[in-house]
Amino acid sequence: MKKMNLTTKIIAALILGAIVGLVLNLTAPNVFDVLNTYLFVPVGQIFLSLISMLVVPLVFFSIVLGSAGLGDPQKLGRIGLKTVTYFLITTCFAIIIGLCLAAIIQPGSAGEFDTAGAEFSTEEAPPVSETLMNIIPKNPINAMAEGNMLQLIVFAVFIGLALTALGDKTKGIFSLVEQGNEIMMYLVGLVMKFAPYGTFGLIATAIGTQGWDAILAMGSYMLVVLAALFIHSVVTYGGTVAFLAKKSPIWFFKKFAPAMGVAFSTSSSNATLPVSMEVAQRDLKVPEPISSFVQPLGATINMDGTAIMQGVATLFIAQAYGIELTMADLATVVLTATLASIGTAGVPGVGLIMLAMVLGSVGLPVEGIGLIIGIDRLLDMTRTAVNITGDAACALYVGESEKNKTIKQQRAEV
Ligand code: DAS
Repeated sequence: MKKMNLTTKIIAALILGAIVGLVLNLTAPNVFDVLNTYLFVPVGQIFLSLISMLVVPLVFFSIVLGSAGLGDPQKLGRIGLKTVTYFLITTCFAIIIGLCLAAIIQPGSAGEFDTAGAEFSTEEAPPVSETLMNIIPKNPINAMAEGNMLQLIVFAVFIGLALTALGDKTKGIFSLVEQGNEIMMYLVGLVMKFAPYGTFGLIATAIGTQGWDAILAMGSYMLVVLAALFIHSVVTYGGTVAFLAKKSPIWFFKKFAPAMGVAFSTSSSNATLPVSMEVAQRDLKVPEPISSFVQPLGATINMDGTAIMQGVATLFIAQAYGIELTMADLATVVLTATLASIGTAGVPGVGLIMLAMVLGSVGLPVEGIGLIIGIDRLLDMTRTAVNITGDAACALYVGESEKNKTIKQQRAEV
């Protein structure tokens, strides 16, 4: 039999893990508990720790190389502007899709929801102004130790610009950084050999520990979120690939599938970064400097999937509590959710913390999150896969637009 490639192995592991988790949960819960404790969780956590271990050094080396490799600060500024503009527009579009679908389908008024019993509390997400003020790291080593991605990115960009400005004086350091990046990419490849086992463990745990009665009660809410995620992926990202990058969307989704599988099983954009960057550079042919700048930035500030959940959840909670939202409220939701995603890193469950901020901005009860928390893990997996796909679509578009710009410049110089 032809050797299965990694994509097939990861997808097979996801399907098998989901079936094993579901069947054991329904037929032999005691057996599931033993297997989950001694097999699924350890294997899943080992994989999660292995890829998370690579994130900080990989992001640091790749962004130093990326910003140094871009050559001049003017080009970095142009790419940065294109990237952030794309992120903000697609996030706004994502929330609007979520709000429209929730307004049409009305998932919150479908059934009787126990709003009296709902409770939820969480630490406040940092206000955007505070996040933007703090992106300059006072202590870069601390930023690395804490995994503060925005501060890490800013520090790495400064180092990269310095390497460009100092040229031959620091070519020894530049080659050291190149070698560091090579080491990280090698380690990513090594860890990815373990991906099928790790994704099996993670998905078996996630599916097997899911309360099925919660899913049935929240079926309409889940379907609206999943439909909005699907529409956004096909329309926004498919459209980006087809019309901005002038490539085949089917080719894009097929090539990027392994990274989406890892994002789905880990529910963490950050942990998936090593894989999503390797797949973008190796299979989507995104130039390394572009991928190294756009994808880590996107994993931190671009969360379209999360924004969709927030749009749907906000209307769902308003409907469940019988609260009418005005058009001004909806505009506030779009703005708050877009800005809220800037300050929070791509880790499991961060979307709910940001949702508390969005609900507060329009006076909705934060306790309403208690209605949806039971099934949030399954939606977190799906929206994380959408989050990183948006980053890759942006990297492909920016890479292609820069290639075309270079070709035009070369033609103009002839
Ligand atoms: N899990 C987050 C991520 O890693 C998304 C979310 O929590 O909504 O992108």
